[in-house]
Amino acid sequence: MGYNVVVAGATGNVGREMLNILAERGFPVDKIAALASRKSLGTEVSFGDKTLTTEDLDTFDFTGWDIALFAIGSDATKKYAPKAAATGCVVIDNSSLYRYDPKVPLVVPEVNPEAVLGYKAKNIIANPNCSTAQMVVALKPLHDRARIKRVVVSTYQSVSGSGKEAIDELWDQTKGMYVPGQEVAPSVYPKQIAFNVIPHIDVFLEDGTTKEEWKMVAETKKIVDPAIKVTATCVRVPVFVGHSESINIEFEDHLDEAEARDILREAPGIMVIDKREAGGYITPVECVGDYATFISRIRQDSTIDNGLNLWCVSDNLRKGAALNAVQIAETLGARVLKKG
Ligand code: 11C
Repeated sequence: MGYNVVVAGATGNVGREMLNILAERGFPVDKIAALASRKSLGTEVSFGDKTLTTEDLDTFDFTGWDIALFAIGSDATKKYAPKAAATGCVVIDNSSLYRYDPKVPLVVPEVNPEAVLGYKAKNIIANPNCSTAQMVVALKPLHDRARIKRVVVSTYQSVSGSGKEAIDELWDQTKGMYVPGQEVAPSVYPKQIAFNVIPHIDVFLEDGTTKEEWKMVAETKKIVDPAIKVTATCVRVPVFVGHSESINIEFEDHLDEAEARDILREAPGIMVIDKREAGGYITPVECVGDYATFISRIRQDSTIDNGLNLWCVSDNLRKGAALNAVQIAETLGARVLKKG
């Protein structure tokens, strides 16, 4: 006996990946429903070797469904998540709406799997922001060994984090650069993204940081340890899929780079690719479609007492979103619902 599973937002980048990953990992499914907003209604989506026709999120009755994976953005989540949760269906939400709610667990299964048990308060579990998810997978095993005091992170985030229109904008703008008269003006982004980088993701906050940067701070504290200080600079780069991060970590205790490499090699969800030679490191194009968070360029930071630098790359649509949501469903299934 398996689960009755709903994917809401099934025609978006993340929703499609949720369906792919449920099928790839053989998640025990009895019934599956792919939901979409009215404008995408009737669109067909793949689930393994099956084709599903999307149903209307607005009129869908969640009664009798066990788990709903939501990838519909905060506004729609606000409307539909409480409705689904009230029927007893557990919502695993990819939006930022519930992440900072103390009654909603924020879960990365490699880091804080036990937190899923907190789902009962609202029948909702939150999935973190993509740039946080991959970073905390790397931080947690190092924190367990040497206690992290402070993290300085700079991100290099792909356009798929902003949705399908952003992918089109990068593609069209890049092509348009070569054809006089067919230049494409910025629309999704405030500046040209083709052949450029933009130090701005999500809205600006009063202190001059952006919401994306704030999310990395708040979510790391909630998932790993409130004592960890994080300062972030989040940057959009002309890459289609795969977020990269340069992470500088200051520890309480000394941690040798060789030991850090060994710890990361053994850690769940991590693949270390770290040869000190040309090409001996990971780049985002190589991580696409993979489940792992890849770590390269592990090295001591000799400007502080207990410091390390590393390079961290992951598929933002997978570990950063859909994969993590499915892993939460697996954890919930194994620890609580126990079907399948
Ligand atoms: C980006 N990290 O790359 C964002 C996308 O809070 O779930 C995901 C935003 C979020 O633009």
